[in-house]
Amino acid sequence: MENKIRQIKQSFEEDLRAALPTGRLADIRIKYLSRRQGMIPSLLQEFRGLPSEQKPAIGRSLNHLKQHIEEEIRKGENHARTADRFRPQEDFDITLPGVPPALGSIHPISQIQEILEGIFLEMGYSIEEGPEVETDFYNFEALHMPKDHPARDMQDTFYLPGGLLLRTHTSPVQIRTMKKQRPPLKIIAPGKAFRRDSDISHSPMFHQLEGLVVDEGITFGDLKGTLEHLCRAVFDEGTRVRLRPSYFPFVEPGAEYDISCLVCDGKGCRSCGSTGWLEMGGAGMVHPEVFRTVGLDPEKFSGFAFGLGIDRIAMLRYGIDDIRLFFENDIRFLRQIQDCGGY
Ligand code: FA5
Repeated sequence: MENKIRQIKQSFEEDLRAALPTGRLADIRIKYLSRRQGMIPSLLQEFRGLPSEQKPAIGRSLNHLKQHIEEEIRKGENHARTADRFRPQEDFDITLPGVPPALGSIHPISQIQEILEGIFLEMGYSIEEGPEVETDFYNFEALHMPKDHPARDMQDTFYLPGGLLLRTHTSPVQIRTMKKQRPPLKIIAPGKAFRRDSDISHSPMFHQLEGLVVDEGITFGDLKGTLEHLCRAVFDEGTRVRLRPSYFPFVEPGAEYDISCLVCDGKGCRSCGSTGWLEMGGAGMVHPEVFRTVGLDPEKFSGFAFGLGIDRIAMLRYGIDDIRLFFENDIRFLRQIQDCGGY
C-alpha cells in the first residue's frame, strides 16, 4: 500500500507538470479524485480492507496525498482562471504594422517665416527680436511719428493701460537694434504685430518681417536689389518687382513694393484687381531724424529698411483668399495645406 501511495504521488506530479501550462486540469481531477474512477477513492476503498494495526500510518499518508492533490489542483485551476482573464480574446498577428500615431506639422505661417529667415541668413543677416507689448516711444515717437502725427491713424492701435500698446508693426525693432548695436548692421526682425483690423485680407494679429541695413554708403539700389532677390527666392526667378513712391514717416524716400501677379504674370486678373501687380510691403531709406534719435550721424551713415506681411506671402504661396483661415485652428484646413506640399 505504501508503495502504491508513492507511485500515485509521483504520477500525479508528472501529470500536474504537463497539465499546468495548458490550464486543462479537469482530466487529472477525474483521474485522481472522481468518486467512480479516481485513484484516491479506489485507494480508500482498498484501505478499508487493511488490518487495523496498519491503518493509522497508511491512513495518515493517504490523507496527506489526498489533501496534496486537492490543493495542487485547486491552485492550478485558480491560476488558469486568472491567466484566462488576461489572455487576448482573439489570436492576433504580431507581424501586422501598428496604427501610426497622428503627426502634427509646422503651421503654414511658421513655414513661410522659416523660409524667409533662411533666405536672409544666407545673405549674412542676423535675427533680432523685440517685445510685442511696446511703448509709444518705440512704436511711434522714435520712428518720427510724434503724438499728433496723422500717420498714427494709418495703424489702428490696441492701447493698453500704463501708456503701453500692442506693437502695430515690427519697425520698433529697428530702433531697439540701432540703440544697442553700432553699424554695420544687417538684421531682420520677424514677429507678430497687432491692429484693430479684420476682413479677408486683414487680421487683428498678423506677422511681419522687418529688414534693416545700416552702414556707410548704403544706397537705394542696395534696397532694390535686396527686394528683387527676396521676391525671386520666395516665388520664382521670373518674378518682377516694382517700387512705387509712398510715405512712411521713418523713411525718406519711402516706397511700396509689388511683385508681378503670380496668377496672370502681370497681364491683369481678378487676384491682382486687373493691375498685374500684388502688394508686398513698405520700404525706404532710413530717415535722418531716426538716425539722430538713436545717436547715429546721418552725414556718416545711411541705411535702408523694409517690412513685409508674412501672412500675405503665405496667402499667395498657398492660394488662400481669406487670411482668417490661418488662425481658426481648423485642423482640416491645416491638413489640406500640409498635403498640398507648399514649398
Ligand atoms: C508697415 O507696417 C511699415 N512698418 C513697413 C515699413 C518698414 C515701411 C520699414 C518702411 C520701412 P504697412 O502698414 O504697409 O507698413 O504694413 C506692411 C505690410 O504688413 C502690409 O503690406 C501687409 O502685407 C501687412 N499688414 C498690415 N496690416 C495687416 C493686417 N491687419 N493683417 C495682415 N497683414 C497686414
